[in-house]
Amino acid sequence: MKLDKKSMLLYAVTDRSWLGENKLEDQVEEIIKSGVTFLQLREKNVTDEEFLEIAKKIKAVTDKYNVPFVINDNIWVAKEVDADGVHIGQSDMEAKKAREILGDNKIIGISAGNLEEAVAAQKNGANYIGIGAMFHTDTKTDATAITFEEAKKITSTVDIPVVAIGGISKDNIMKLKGTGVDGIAVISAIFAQENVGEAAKELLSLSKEMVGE
Ligand code: TZP
Ligand code: MG
Repeated sequence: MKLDKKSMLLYAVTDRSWLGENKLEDQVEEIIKSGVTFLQLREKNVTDEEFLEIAKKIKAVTDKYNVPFVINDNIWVAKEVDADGVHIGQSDMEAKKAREILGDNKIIGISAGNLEEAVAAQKNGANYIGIGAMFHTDTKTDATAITFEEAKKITSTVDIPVVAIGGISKDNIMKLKGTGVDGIAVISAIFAQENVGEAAKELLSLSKEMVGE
């Protein structure tokens, strides 16, 4: 399946750390209404069954608004919930397994930290690549940094959409101008904010400006 680059403009990756009294599915609905173009459900420290239950609730929302929905790392959950796809790390085996299990019509996103990994990801059948970390991030403590120069090499080499991730906020997003990325993937710039809808709205507008739309 071919993915529209425009769906990378504002890619939200979920995190329940800052939810408080709110429900994740409500926040997801609010940010989609405010312009989120792609949604990844990312869960750490839950059982597969819990992950699946959360995924069902989120999919009801993404289906309603027709926003692509992928599951972080868990191919089984992606298959069970009939998500649009899965986002995985660097592993030839995982990419192969994901394609085998999910089929040709599903989205496989792969993370890459350098040009070599990006080329491998495309070769392994990725529909898009996530590159980072572009900036310092406290959200994923083991994330390694990538230079803007390397990002540029990647976007000028691969044909599939490329989304930038890692420490991106409204204050630094414009620094990505010229890297050739198709959009931004964020966690804390949306989910750690007081008003997630307002945050998404502002980020979408900035992302359009950054990619030169
Ligand atoms: N992968 C690379 S950096 C990162 C992930 C999941 C964390 C992104 O979170 P934030 O809050 O947008 O920096
Ligand atoms: Mg992963």
